[in-house]
Amino acid sequence: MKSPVRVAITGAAGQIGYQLCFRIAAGDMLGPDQPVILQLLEITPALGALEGVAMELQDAAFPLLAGTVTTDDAEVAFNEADYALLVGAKPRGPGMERKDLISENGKIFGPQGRALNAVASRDVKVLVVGNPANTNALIASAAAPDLDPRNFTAMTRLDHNRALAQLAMKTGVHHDRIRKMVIWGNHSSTQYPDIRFAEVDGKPAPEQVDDDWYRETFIPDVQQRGAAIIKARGASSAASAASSAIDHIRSWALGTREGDWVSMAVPADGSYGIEPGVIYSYPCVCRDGGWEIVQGLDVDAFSRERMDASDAELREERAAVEDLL
Ligand code: NAX
Repeated sequence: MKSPVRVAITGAAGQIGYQLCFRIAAGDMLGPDQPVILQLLEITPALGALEGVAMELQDAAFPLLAGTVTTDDAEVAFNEADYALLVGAKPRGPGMERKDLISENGKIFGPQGRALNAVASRDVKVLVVGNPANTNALIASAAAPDLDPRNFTAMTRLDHNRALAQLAMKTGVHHDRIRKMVIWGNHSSTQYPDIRFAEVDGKPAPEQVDDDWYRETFIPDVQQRGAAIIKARGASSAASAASSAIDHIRSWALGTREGDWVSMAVPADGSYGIEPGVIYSYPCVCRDGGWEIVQGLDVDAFSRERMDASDAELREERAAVEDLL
């Protein structure tokens, strides 16, 4: 058995956190031979609920769970953390503009970035789930100058998985037989789900669906799936979000499969004309605990327009928090 790794989860008593704790302790994220110590962060009023989560973790008697820490102090939660899943965020309140939401969350992700900088492992892998995820990741990274910016990522894996599911339903082929989906840009309604390189059972996806379905149904359905879940369930996506967060870290830590890639929001480096300064979702291949942006994909006029629109939205979000960067 390997020695335990430390996994910090913020907002651990929330809907997504409640799912994450149990799936990670069961070994779904890092494998059946990797013990974990869960370091759970909540705001002070939620510490009672968090204690309940810790009690249930004890009661589940997971063989891989080597310890649980509960705290409202970010420096305790991130102490020597190997992985940090930043889920806790301020929800949008009534009458709140997107801009206000961004600056309110800046007040959470700046201090959390500083705490990571002070106490986390130098190789910590950070995944931001709390919205607006891309810009929150940018804020946390800017507050952690001693950590490599490549350690900070945001989640578009749920969008990626949603796109796989929609294409699978349309073609009647199981989603596990689909490769090379791409989500470009922001985790928001400007994201661009792109099937141009996807392979369904080894054959090009664009040959198996008509262009009208792709443009008029698939793209908006993937973009709006979060709203459709809220309408149906009366609550936002939680189990699927946690599952996708686990997928994101598992791919990053253990590698992507041969002949496939995943979507991850990572620091833009000029690839595909997206200049540095934002956290942008790209197709990525992971190996040896690192990620690389897939290069050399063709960008047609339709795609350029969508990729640039999402970039423009991210730069607007960035401008709203410029004082924190
Ligand atoms: P919940 O409101 O159920 O849980 C959030 C938890 O975070 C609460 O328990 C709250 O007390 C805690 N929290 C708030 N501020 C905190 C802080 N400063 N430090 C530590 N904990 C703090 O929300 P949930 O449904 O779990 O969603 C969490 C976040 O994920 C939201 O921002 C949501 O918008 C975002 N999502 C992101 C997705 C993505 O694909 N990137 C998809 C799912 C989800 O909507």
